[in-house]
Amino acid sequence: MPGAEPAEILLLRRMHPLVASTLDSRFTVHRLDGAADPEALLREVGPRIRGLCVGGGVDGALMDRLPALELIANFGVGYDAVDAKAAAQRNIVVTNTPDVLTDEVADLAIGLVLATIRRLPQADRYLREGHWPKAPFPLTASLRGRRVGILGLGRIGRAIAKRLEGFEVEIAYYGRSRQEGVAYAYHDSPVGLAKAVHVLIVVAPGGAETKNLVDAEVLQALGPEGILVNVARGSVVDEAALIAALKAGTIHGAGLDVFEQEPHVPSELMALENTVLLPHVGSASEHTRTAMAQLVVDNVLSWFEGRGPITPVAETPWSPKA
Ligand code: 8YV
Repeated sequence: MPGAEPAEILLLRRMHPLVASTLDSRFTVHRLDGAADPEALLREVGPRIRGLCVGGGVDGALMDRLPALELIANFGVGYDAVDAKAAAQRNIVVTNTPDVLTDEVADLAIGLVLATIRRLPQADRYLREGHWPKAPFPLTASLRGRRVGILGLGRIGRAIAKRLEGFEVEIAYYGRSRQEGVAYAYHDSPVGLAKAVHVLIVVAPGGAETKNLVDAEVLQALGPEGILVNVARGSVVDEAALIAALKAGTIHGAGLDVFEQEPHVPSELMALENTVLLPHVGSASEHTRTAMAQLVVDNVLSWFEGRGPITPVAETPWSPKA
């Protein structure tokens, strides 16, 4: 609308500089993070907020404080921390950032598989600590002749599988249903998949439906040579059961990029020698975070220019009004 006031947008936390600067130049932007009195800011501007940019928790209670809210743009493909059903009930569209991070996260997953099996961080530490001249680094497990299971064959899961084909390992998967045209062996339960493979890569979305999908029984099924890799959400794995399994040798090792209570990582996991632990860096390259930021911006611009969202999530589908 020519001459109309720019829409008011709320940023819940510090966003990528590309998001922050582009929105600043086009909208009236309020920042909850760093506000002297966030509660007072919310009370004052809440009724006028039409767009929300987030990288984390938004529940129905917050939505109720923003009665003019039209769009929640989530920085990330995973939007388990946004109550998308509550948004749908309030006619609010939620967008996420699919596709632009698929390859980056798949690359990281492969790196984490190799780092965990071949103990690359431990070998690096061994060299730096001066042990090499005294004795060679102990022999490790191997990916040779192993079967690899993918728990959640979505976009990222398929990209991981495609990379694994180059490693000449057998690939199997679990998902809610068998996928048409997919040649990998299908298992209809996480336990069934874990039993059949040596390396289990978790790449299922977070949220209530997948909470603790990998539990003590699945770890038991993976077995003493088993390696667990999680690049999805900490909530998909029962962390206490995982710690117990790693300590008892029920499984061989774990490579984790995600945790139940990020950024807090249980000291027990850190004390274990058979873990490789990363600070949730799956998509964290300059290249990919810039692409994600651009998609957040594009969704917001597209929405407020009347062209609809670019990547709405499944719970809040959108079609142009006739
Ligand atoms: C990021 C992610 O860590 O896209 C996701 O779901 O988990 C990661 O890409 C996160 O979105 C950054 O805030």
